[in-house]
Amino acid sequence: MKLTYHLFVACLIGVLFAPLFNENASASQPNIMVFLVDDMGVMDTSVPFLTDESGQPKKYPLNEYYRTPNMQRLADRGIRFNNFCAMSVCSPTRNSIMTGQNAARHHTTNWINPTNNNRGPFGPPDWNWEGLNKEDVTLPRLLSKAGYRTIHVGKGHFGAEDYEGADPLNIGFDVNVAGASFGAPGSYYAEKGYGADTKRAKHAVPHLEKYHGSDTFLTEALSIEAKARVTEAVNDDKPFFLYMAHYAVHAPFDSDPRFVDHYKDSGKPANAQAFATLIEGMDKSLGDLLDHFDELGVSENTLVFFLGDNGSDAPLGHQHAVACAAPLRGKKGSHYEGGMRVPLIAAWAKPNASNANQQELPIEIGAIQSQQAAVYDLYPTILNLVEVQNPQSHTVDGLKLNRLLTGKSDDSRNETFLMHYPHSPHRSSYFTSYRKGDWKVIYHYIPSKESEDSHYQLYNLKADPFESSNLASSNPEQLKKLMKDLIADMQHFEAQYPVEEDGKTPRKPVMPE
Ligand SMILES: [Ca+2]
Repeated sequence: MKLTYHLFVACLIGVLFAPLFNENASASQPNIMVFLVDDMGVMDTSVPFLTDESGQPKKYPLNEYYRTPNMQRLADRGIRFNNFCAMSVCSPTRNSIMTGQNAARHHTTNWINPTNNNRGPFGPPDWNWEGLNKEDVTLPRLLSKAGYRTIHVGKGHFGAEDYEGADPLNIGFDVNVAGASFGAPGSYYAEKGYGADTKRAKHAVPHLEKYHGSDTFLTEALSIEAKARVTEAVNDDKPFFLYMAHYAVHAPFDSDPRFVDHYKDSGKPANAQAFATLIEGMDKSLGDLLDHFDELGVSENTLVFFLGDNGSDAPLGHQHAVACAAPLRGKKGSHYEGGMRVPLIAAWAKPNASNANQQELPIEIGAIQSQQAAVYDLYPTILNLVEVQNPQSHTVDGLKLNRLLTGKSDDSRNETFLMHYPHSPHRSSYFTSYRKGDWKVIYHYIPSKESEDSHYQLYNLKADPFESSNLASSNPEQLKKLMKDLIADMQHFEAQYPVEEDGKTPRKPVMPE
């Protein structure tokens, strides 16, 4: 009887105080915004990311061309990375952010054509064209289970049209605005129904009908929607995970009328001017969201990761030249650094050293981090911050960024980045690139003119950051060393290889003589 009474009292206390405790718990959970810009490379900004010999930021002509004051505002509040790598096209990076895995492991190694399996003539027959599904372990699913409101705004591109990954609600998001299976929007113009009223109607951006016929540019509509969903989460006392994935600055290069005047005297081609307006519109969106966090009083408690999903797609020259991402060589899709180097800025939206969450993950203010890191590192970093365990059965390739975010170096990280693209056709086809320390090797499965008729290209990125001098013939020892590591890493990731003419025999990398 006595025991029952105590149990009753204990339950009563539990019932009375549980909501209070829960509210306190949720109030202290940090909010997270991943602000992902499509096809934005590390040079598509007025913020200088690259540094000179003494480690100071160095402006190049492209930094003088673009206008991104809100990126500067964010960079002034946190740290920017200048050796941050993404996969060379859209879907591989997006699914890596969601899973913490290298694309060589999750096997979505190409952008997903929503309606036609685009593996290419010699691509791996069972590559993951379907994309993510309802069972996959994903960052938003884990955060949703931990009490977060997981909000998807913008471009999805996680899975093919008739598969589960086509709908962000199937991969762990509680809310989806505008996300679908395709990557390129039908149109940025509300006057054209964001594509609904064009011959690109299959790529009409969904859920935005109320803007149709107005002059609301797509980037602006997505910002307005994101702000409304964040307000709802805050009003509901829910911590939020906002995945703000702009369609900008992906083609079609529709000029954003709000910013046309800034570029009309630049002397650049019309499509490059339009590209710059897309960049500036995206930057305004970042500023609007930062303002909104201030207005809601949640800035101190909101962690922001700003990044691009692959190298630049600026229409400024040849895909393998020093042009689109100058001084880096190459652009989106290519095997050079311009194909895979993207901006990363990490910052608390309003720095305050006495905030408990910021003490948990301190971020150096106004710093530049030059150590190499990659898109799959966000997953373990975010899970660690919110104290959510990754399921043991789920392999993670990413490493926590915590120490790098403090501006220091992290000797425990292995300085490698493997980018695997076993498909064609694209700006570069059937290649695996592998960075280790100062060195980078590119293995071409099918030699061509673009690979200088060889399987191998070798660069010393420290001495030759812009990949002008191929050392494959002159330094055979280094080439062998790197190729050995590349092959081992491919096995570690359980990567899929292109196939031979018979359509099934794996075309594995060959060691140099
Ligand atoms: Ca992209």
